[in-house]
Amino acid sequence: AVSSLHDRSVRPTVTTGAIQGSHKAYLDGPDGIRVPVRRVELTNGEHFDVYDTSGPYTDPSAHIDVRAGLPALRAPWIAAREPIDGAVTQVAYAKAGIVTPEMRFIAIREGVDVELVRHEVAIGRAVIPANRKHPESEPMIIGKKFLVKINANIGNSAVTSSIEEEVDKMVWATRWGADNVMDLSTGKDIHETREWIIRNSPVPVGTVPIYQALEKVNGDPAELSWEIYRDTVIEQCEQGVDYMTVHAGVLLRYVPLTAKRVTGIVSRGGSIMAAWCLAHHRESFLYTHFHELCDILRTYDVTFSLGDGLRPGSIADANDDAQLSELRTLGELTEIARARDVQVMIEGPGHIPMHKIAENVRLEEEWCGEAPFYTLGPLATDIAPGYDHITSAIGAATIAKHGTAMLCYVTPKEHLGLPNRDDVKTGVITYKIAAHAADLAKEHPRAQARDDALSQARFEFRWADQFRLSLDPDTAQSFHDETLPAEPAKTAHFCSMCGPKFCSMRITQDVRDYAEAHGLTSVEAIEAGMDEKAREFTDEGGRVYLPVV
Ligand code: MP5
Repeated sequence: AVSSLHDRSVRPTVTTGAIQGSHKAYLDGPDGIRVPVRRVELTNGEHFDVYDTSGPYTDPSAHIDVRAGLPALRAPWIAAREPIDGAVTQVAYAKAGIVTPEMRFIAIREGVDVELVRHEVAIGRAVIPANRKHPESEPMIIGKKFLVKINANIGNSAVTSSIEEEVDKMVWATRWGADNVMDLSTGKDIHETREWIIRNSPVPVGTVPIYQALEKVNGDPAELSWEIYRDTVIEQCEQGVDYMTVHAGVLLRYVPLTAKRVTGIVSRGGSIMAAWCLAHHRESFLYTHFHELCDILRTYDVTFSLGDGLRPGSIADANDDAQLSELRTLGELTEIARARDVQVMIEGPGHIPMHKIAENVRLEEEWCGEAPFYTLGPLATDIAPGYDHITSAIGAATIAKHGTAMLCYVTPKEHLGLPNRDDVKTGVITYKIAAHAADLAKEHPRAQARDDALSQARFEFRWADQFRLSLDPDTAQSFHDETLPAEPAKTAHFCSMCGPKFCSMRITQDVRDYAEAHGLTSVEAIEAGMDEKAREFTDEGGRVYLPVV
């Protein structure tokens, strides 16, 4: 493929430099592996390392040239590998008991034993999306035993955006913590936009190839064919796409199940395939050619993201026959792909009320052999357009707690328009909250340390440290500075919420200081006070209700 990065008319500018109060550091592993972390510097002389998805852009010593793309970090690892029975996929190596450099990198990144990484990939409960043609990516894992991951959807539409804006959104999304991006472009320059994104992306990139296939037939679904689709998939595999959404579970016989739905088919890919099936009255070519598709993806180690073309698009349609029939078919396809050593994850909804979420996860795990679940939210209610990052984060936190491995973000623009750069950041931060809340609820061994560090800083009025440890230091600081911008306020024992006299944390400090001055630990001080009160109670006759005097 001709590298379109040589197109001189395209001039992306991207955000570089560290996030305030932190710097890039690397953890050294075996075989020259260097795992990036974001090292947060604290004012008490300590530091705190956080998982870092931002790539070289936040490393001031890295030379960034978007025309040249990122360095090919994984190239020597890929070149050194021998195929296993013709397969070069992470799952094939894992099953053969081979630990790849990607697995070692991930073990350090997640702070787990490398054997856990290998095992989870071998049994298909985790995937490492890492196309051999995307050597620029930093290895990451998606699976319920690991930190919950998030994806940011970017890409243009026929109405708006440019290559420059989309490359900037990719860098911006990973800066704030996106573990993956999906390029969902449906407008012009689909191939070129993707080339710019992949060559500059430090995270895996996903796509929905049917969108580009549809563009090739001028937007008429009936004109699609297996051959056009297959060639598009190969083109994207060659470019380095790491995982592909394939709506192969939208079967002809399921289409009528959507007829009485409140919102019908809300998946773009799902509606395109349904239109093709009806126009030809034939079974979906994605389903009938699924074996061939497996062989193509296996050659590159591209991961399937089996799409939920019949996901519910409203609370009314949640967990209905159309959705669950498709899910069963995705389970059948998972087995086929796994037998060919192709990695698989399963996409999920959409819109589901909270009480139906656990059931959805249970069925996915049961029918799809615990393949990693990758859900779009889900929105826990339909009534707040303009705030759907929040309606969906409620569902996302809940579904992740039940075992969903990756959450696809939803921005405030959902249902209303194409997200801009600000929406991308809001969506990413919102989803980092949902993912982290789930990590805590799942009692991930390392999750709580950051909460504890931030709370400690908050209690000790180390305002700068509280900002730095937060997901979005810039916003935290600017909110604080709105009312108390002066430098001394950064160590003051209060903020403008309660003022100096009503700060509960300051009063607690006073209690502790008092106890210490009187030679008591504060626990003893409180216990002494309680004993005193208990004696009073018994002395007055042990009555709960005292007569009014
Ligand atoms: C799509 C999406 C495209 N929006 N999010 C994910 C995680 N995957 C795919 O969706 P569709 O089904 O074509 O509307």
